[in-house]
Amino acid sequence: MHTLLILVCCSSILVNNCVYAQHLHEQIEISKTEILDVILQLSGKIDTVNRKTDNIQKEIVNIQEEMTYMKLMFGSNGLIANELNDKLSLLPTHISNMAVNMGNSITDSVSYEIKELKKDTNLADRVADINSTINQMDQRLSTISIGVQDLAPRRSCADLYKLGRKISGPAQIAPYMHSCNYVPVLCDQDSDGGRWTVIQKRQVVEPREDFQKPWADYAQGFGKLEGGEFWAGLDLLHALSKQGNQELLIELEDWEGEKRWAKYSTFKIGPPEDNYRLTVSGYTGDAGNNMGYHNGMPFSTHDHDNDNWYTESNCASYFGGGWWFKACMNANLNGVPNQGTDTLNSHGILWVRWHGRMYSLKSTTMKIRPSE
Ligand SMILES: [Ca+2]
Repeated sequence: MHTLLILVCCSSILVNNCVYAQHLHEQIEISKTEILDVILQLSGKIDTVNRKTDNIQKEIVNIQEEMTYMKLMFGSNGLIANELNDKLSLLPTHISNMAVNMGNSITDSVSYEIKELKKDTNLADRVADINSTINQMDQRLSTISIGVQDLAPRRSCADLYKLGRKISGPAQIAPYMHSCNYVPVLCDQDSDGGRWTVIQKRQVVEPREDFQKPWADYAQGFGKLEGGEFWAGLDLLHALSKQGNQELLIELEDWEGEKRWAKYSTFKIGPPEDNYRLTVSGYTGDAGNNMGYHNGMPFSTHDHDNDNWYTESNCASYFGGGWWFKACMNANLNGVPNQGTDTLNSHGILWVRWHGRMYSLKSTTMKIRPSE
């Protein structure tokens, strides 16, 4: 039963949040204009008060200068007449009165402006409206922040890992650019730091999955993600490749229980029009570099011969499975399952540089993740 069906729907949370964010953005723009209007009006009135205050301060400075001048003049002439003395003695009181008057004038002026501001009921109403809108926006923002995780990208198991979903198992990702189409995948968040999207699995289960599938099935993917065998699909591999350079980890197990691995720092699958061509390099591991032989090859299936074998001969038809066959293989992890050395020459689940061409492996896993 084919289980890798694409789910052609976004979650309603995502859609609602998209619409909601747009609505909120429009409201913020309207409120911003209103707030700017109010600020302009307030600035004008504050300028008026400032000007009046400046004038009063200038008057005080003038009087102080006049007093200094008078003191100098009378002092230098030595003609300090009683009359002048009397007038001079009155000056402090006069200045004091003036200061009180000026103080009152400043207070009156500010009070007047404040009263004027208060009288402007339209302005007050608008300020109240804006406050109310700001409160509403606060509440909505807190609602949206709860849903922020749903808006974050989930284009691979690595994205899910970043979102804190670090448990291995089945998951949904949206790997295609400019699309919300979710695809079921299997994540490995444990091996070697996690973040892996598992793209292939072979193991001893009943019933065994048939890997002798046509082109369309290899493009779309097939098999059982949970506890079964599967191929994640060349379309998915191409979509993940488009997100940036991937690394590939291959884990192998033989019938004696021994495990080996091969890791490649570069792994890329081309588009369907280039027959999902393989780019693979940067080997490390203890299983031997068998993928290097297949680097640069397009994919082939029994109904789609892109291999380098004779034109009339098809590696996939003859040996089984779908793979980036050349002429024909150093590895074929999608080959026909068989127990160990019972296999016919090159007909098994092959990894030649470990067990040669007469041995079919017990289990295999292929997984990829974005390079860091
Ligand atoms: Ca051929």
